Parts: sequence; structure tokens; C-alpha cells
Amino acid sequence: MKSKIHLFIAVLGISLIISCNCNTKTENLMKEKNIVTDEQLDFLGITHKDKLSAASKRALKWPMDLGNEWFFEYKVEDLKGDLAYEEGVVRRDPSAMIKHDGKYYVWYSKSVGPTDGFAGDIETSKVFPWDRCDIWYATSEDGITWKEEGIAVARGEKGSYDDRSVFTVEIMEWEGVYYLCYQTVGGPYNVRVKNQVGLAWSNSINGPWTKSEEPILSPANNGIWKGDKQDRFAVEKKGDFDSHKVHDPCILPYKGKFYLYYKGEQMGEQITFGGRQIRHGVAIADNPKGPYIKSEYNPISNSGHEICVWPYNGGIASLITTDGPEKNTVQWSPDGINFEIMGVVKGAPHAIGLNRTVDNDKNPTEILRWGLTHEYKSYDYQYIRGFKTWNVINHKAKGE
Ligand code: AAL
Repeated sequence: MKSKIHLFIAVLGISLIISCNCNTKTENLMKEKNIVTDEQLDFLGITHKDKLSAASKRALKWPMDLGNEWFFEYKVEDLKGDLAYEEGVVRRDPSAMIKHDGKYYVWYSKSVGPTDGFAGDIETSKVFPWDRCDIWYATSEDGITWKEEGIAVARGEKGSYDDRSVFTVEIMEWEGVYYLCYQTVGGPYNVRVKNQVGLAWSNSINGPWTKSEEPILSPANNGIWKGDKQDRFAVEKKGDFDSHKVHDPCILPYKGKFYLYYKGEQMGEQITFGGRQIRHGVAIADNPKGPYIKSEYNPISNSGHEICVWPYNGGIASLITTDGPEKNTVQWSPDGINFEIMGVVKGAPHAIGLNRTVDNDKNPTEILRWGLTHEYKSYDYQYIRGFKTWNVINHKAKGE
């Protein structure tokens, strides 16, 4: 086990090293040949270049310019107006914000009442705070005080694939058309129910929205449950990383195509690296409405939870939170698929609704300067809050 942990730490270290901005070809070449400069030794405070600890060996592979802008700290704040905490109401998983006619728009999951869980009659109970949700939206002039505008997308009619809950939504605007993609569950909502992704579109930001007749993404169909008892941990075969649920969809227009990033949950999910076994995948389409084809390179992240992705410097950046060995890292890929660690954070807001109105390329984490998140007031009730982040640029004592 010990050797496994060492291997893991080494791999994480190496990926951090590889991922840092390597400035010049010369710098890379010197690293390959293990040439160490006096400047590097001085920068790292290494006294004996012939007595290098494992940590110093790794540090010597870092670039001299570590790229502080990939690292950030954050705080969470209350919102005002209709998105302030309301007793008895769940508002969670905010979408990204986009701007229209001078106003920010956000979509989110909304349900009412406490969660009963799975112990009772699942036909009548509410099994999760995100069960029995519809997608609502709100607008704001300043991103702080919000006005709830009403329902955007409601659950489907009985018998449809989304008749139990529609939730965890994202927005994309493309060529004058608005697209909402979201999670769907069809009843009865038992612990083995599969979760899919639906899409709705409209020519107007205020709707009405047309829903896709079929889901645009479904779980892999290659896991095998063990027995008939409702037990999601009992499996003969786990199947692909997304054999149980496809969640947290987010579509980005990228390189002339549409990249649908999502979180996968696997049948027979286990606890690994001190958290849930959660992975991310991507499915790619030529048109916003699909068909979306899962990448053969999936999973593209073996850590993370809610999807938080944005374009940066010709590639795609991703904030990885909550689960897995690479949790609390900011990653970047030159091609939307091959992600490397660029920065590590102490923690980050969850279920982020990014501010898509900024110039992403100003700074790798510019899009995270402020946005929306949700927090748990209790297990039953979540509410949407605002967050702010900043890059650390100095460390000074009082009066210094
Ligand atoms: C979230 C998301 C998905 C899950 C639940 C509601 O934060 O990962 O949306 O289903 O929790």
C-alpha cells in the first residue's frame, strides 16, 4: 500500500511539474539533461546541489516562472432579493451567468419542502433536495440583487424521461439561439435509477423553451447490477465510469464543434482517495442539438465533482473540486481532452455558476473573479450565494 501511495504522489508531482508553463525550449532541454543553474538553486534555496532530496529534485523540474495566476483564494457572500435564502425552498446548482439587455441571467434547480430520503414510499416522497425540481431563472443588474422571473423548463409529463426532476442546468448561447442542458430523472426515483441529460432551446432568452424529445446523453450501458434489491453498490460489473449517471452537463462551443463536458457516476461507486469515485467525460457534436458522441479518451479527469470549464488560451481550463486525488486543482488542456494540473487551491466554491461575460484570456482564472455558487443551509435546504476569488500577489506583515 505504501508503495502505491508513493507512486501516486510521484505521479501527481510529475503532472504538476509537466503542467506548469515551461517558458523556453532551453529551459526544457536543461531539465531533460538535468542541468541545474545557480539561479535555480538560489531561487529554491538549495545549498548542496549534490545532496538533493526527492522534494528538491521535483522542485528543480519546476519552471522559474511558476504562474501564480493559476492559484487563487476565495470567499462566499450572501445574495439579495429573490435569491437570498428562503425557508422551505431549495435553490441550487446555478448555471453560468450571461448578459442580455444590461442584465445578468442565471438558471437553477428549484424545489420546495424537506427531503424524505429513500426509506419511505418513493412514489410520493422527495428523495433528494434535487428531486422534484424544475428549472427556474432570475435576472440582476449587478449580480448581487436578483429578481426571480419564473419557470424556464418544467418536469415532463408522466411517462416521459424527465417526468420526475429536471435540474443542474447550464446555458449556452450560439448564433442567436439559447440552449439549456440539464440533468433529468424519470420516476420512480430509486437508488438505481439512471440519470440522463436533456436539452431545451429558444430564440429568446426568456423562452418559451422547446425540449428535446429524447435525452442528448445517457449513461454507458455496460454495467451489471447484482440481484434485484435496490442497492446501488451491489454490482456484478461496474461498467464505464458513467454507467449509472451522467450529470452536470456543460456545453462549450470549441474548435468548430460542441463539447459537452459532464460528470459520470459509476454503478457500484466506491470510496477512493478519501472521497467519492467521480470522474469527468466529454461528448462531442457537430451541432448544438447533437448527436453527442462520447470521446474514446474518457474519462478525461479522474477527480472532481460539478463541471466548471472555460476556454483559455486556445484550450479549455477546468476547476476540479471535491473528489479524487486531484481535487482542488485548476487544470488546462490544449485540446479540450488532455488536462494537466496548472494550479492547486486550498478549496473552491462548489457547483460554480461562472461569469461568462468576461474576457477569459486576461488571466487564466479571470472568469473566477466573481460568480455564483450554492451552499447547504442544512441537508434539506440549499441556497444560491455569490463568491469572489483573487490571486495572491503578496504576503506582508502588518505595517510592512
Ligand atoms: C450536484 C450535482 C448534481 C447531483 C446533485 C445535483 O452538485 O453534482 O446535481 O445530481 O449534486
